[in-house]
Amino acid sequence: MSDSSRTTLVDTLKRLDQHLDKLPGSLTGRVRKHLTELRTLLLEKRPARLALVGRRGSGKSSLINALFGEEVAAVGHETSQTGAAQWYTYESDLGALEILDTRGLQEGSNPAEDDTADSPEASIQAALSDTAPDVLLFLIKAQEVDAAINGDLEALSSIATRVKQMHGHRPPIVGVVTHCDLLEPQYVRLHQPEDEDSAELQEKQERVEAVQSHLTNKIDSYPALADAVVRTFGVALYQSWDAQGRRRADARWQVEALVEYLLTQLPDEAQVEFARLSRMQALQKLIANRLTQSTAMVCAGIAATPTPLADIAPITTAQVLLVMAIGYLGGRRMDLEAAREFLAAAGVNVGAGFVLREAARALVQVVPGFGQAVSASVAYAGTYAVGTAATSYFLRGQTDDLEAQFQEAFEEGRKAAPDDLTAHPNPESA
Ligand SMILES: Nc1nc2c(ncn2[C@@H]2O[C@H](COP(=O)(O)OP(=O)(O)O)[C@@H](O)[C@H]2O)c(=O)[nH]1
Ligand SMILES: [Mg+2]
Repeated sequence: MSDSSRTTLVDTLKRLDQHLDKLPGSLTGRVRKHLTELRTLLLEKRPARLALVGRRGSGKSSLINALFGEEVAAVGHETSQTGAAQWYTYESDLGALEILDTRGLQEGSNPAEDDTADSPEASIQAALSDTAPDVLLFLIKAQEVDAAINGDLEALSSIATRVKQMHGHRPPIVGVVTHCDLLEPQYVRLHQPEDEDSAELQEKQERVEAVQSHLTNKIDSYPALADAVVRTFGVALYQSWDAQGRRRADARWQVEALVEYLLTQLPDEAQVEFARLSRMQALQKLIANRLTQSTAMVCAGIAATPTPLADIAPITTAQVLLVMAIGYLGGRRMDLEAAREFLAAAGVNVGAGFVLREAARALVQVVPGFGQAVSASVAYAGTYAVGTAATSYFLRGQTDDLEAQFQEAFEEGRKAAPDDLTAHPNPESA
C-alpha cells in the first residue's frame, strides 16, 4: 500500500468512527464491531506467519512455492548450515509470507559452523519470543510417516509449548504429508484423476488417507500436543521451472484444501494478504464478502445517525475504499486507479489525477437509489451492490453489464439489510 493510500485509509476510517458517535447507543456497539473488523483486515494487514517443522527434503521449500504458485524459494538444497532458527520473508508481486525455519532444533546441536554462542534451542527461543507463528506446520514425506519420527515430534511439541509460554496461546498445528504422489501405485496421477483408472485412483487415495490418519494419531499421542487443534493434509507439492522461470510442471494436489484450511486458522490481520497471494478466487470472494458486509453495516449505521447529513460523502467514500480493497484482493494495487477502472466499467468516467472525493461523487451515479441523502436500508443495499459488482469485476473478471448487476445486487441487499438498523427512523433522509 502506498503512503497516500494508507493515509486515505486511516483518515477515512477515523472519520467513519466519528460519524458513528452519533448513533444511538443500542446500535453503536454492533456497528463499531464492523468498523473494527475493517480496520483489522485492511489497516493492520500483514503477511501470515508460518513456522515450518520438517526434516531436510520433507518439502518445506516446495510448500512455500506451492502456496505462491511461483518459484520464490530454492528447492532441493539447504543453504544455511548455522543451525540458527530465523524468520525469513518470502515474497512475490502478490504478497509475502513470513516463514520460521526451525531446522536447527531437529538436526542436533552441532551445526557445521558453530561460531556463535547460540545453540539452536536458544535461537529458536529468541525467534519465538520476537514473533508468534499463526500456524505451526509439521511436514513429513508420505514414505517416512512410519519411520522413527519421535525427534521431529519432540521438536514440534517443544515449539508449540514455547509459543504457549511466551504468547499465551497454543498455535494450531497442521500436519502436511508431502510426496503423496509417490505412494503406490506411483504412476497414478492424483492431480489428473480424470485420466486414471478409478479403482487404482481409489487405492491410492486410500493410502493417502491411511498416512494422514497415521500422522494424526502420532501427533495426538504426544502429551504436550494432546489439546492442540490438529488437522492433517496429504498433498503433492511438486512443481518445476525452467531457467527463464517459466513453470514446466505442476503436479500439485490438495494444496487448495490446505490453503483454504490455513486461511481459517489465520487472524484477521493476515487474511487479506494470504487470500491475495493464494490466487484462489473462492478464498478471495470469501474475504470480499466479509469486507462488503462490514462496510454495508457501517454505511447503514452512518445513514441511521439522527443528525442530518449534509451529503452522503462519508458513505460513498467508504464504498470507494471497498472497491479498492476488493481490487487489491484480486491482485491490483490498493489505490484509486482500481476505483477509476471500476467506475469506467460501470459507465462513469473520471478524469486522470482525480482524488477520492471525486470518485465518491462519481459513485453516486452508479449506485441505485442514491441521492443527496439516503436511508439506512438504501445505504446498506447500495453498499452491498457496490461490493457485489466490484467482486464480479475484480475477482470474476466479469466486466460487462455491471449496471444490471448493480440493480440486481441492490434488490438483494434490500432484502438482506438487518431490520433493527434499517427500521431506525431518520427523518432527514429519504
Ligand atoms: N514428487 C514430489 N516431490 C516433492 C514433493 N515435495 C517436495 N518434493 C521434492 O523433494 C525435494 C526436496 O524438497 P524441498 O522442498 O527442497 O525440501 P526442504 O529441504 O524441506 O526444503 C525436491 O527435489 C522437491 O522437488 C512432493 O510432494 N512430491
Ligand atoms: Mg528447503
